[in-house]
Amino acid sequence: MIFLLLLSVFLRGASSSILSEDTPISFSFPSFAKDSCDNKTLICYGAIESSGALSITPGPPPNLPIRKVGRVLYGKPLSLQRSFIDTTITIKISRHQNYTDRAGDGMTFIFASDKNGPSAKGVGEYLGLQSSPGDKFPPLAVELDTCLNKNLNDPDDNHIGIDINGIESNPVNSLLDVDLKSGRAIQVRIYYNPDFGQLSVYAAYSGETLVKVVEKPINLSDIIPTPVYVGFTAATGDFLESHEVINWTFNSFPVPPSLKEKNLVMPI
Ligand SMILES: *[C@@H]1O[C@H](CO)[C@@H](O)[C@H](O)[C@H]1NC(C)=O
Ligand SMILES: *[C@@H]1O[C@H](CO)[C@@H](O)[C@H](O)[C@H]1NC(C)=O
Ligand SMILES: *[C@@H]1O[C@H](CO)[C@@H](O)[C@H](O)[C@H]1NC(C)=O
Ligand SMILES: *[C@@H]1O[C@H](CO)[C@@H](O)[C@H](O)[C@H]1NC(C)=O
Ligand SMILES: [Ca+2]
Repeated sequence: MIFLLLLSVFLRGASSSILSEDTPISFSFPSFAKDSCDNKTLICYGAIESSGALSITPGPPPNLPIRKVGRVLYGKPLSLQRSFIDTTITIKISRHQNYTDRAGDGMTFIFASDKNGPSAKGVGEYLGLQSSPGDKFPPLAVELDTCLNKNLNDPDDNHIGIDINGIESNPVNSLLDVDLKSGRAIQVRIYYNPDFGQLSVYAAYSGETLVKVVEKPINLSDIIPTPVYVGFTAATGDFLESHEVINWTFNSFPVPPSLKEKNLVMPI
């Protein structure tokens, strides 16, 4: 009896330390504070806080921010494989005043398998996706791509796509009513429903009604690991632009186990 008690205490201790189960997660950054990159609330690589926003590929004047990669991750590892996920970011991508005809490359929302920084290979059309060391792509990313790269089958220079273990999107859709690099505040909402196994991405200028841009049937249990880190990447190549995240809210909650049992036990 005492042995069993000890065993259960041991197992409980072990399971809580390896983050084996999804728990509800909720956080919100209405703006970003100066110290959020320094005190481990966020893990920032090549990114800085600037006027309450996160600047993902900053280029301190007089240097031009060309061939830059940046990455910001939420400081804590999460367990999301069996959870509803609803996250909204407001971003702003601006061309450089001297190079209005040449802008790039874009940014992403990533689900990363570790908290490593971006690798140098992530510059330009690779959107800061690969991690260091080893240049591995994240298991899942939503890309907001502002530069046409025919070699990567980009449809144009203004599209959103879902990237699994790589840079080529499937599906990918052009934005019709939103110009990503307009310098305007743009809301992007990423929603995952574990009951349907569906990932959906919506976008609109801030204050306008969100429109669904891409949707993919996936089972996150098969794609992302536990734990997982969520956040942003961005990159510039020889073309440049600024990539800012103005605010970010994230909510997730697990599929209730009781509901699953009920579904199994009680046929309708
Ligand atoms: C995020 O910023 C946009 C643009 O400034 C604003 O309209 C929106 O209310 C903000 N959202 C949150 C959650 O702070
Ligand atoms: C880190 O900074 C953020 C933003 O100022 C603050 O909200 C948070 O409480 C700080 N966290 C710690 C652990 O100091
Ligand atoms: C941008 O153009 C202005 C005016 O021609 C020039 O003074 C400035 O140095 C340029 N800046 C960069 C970063 O190229
Ligand atoms: C996703 O995979 C998990 C684990 O294999 C399974 O329990 C769940 O039912 C799957 N979800 C869907 C929507 O098929
Ligand atoms: Ca591109």
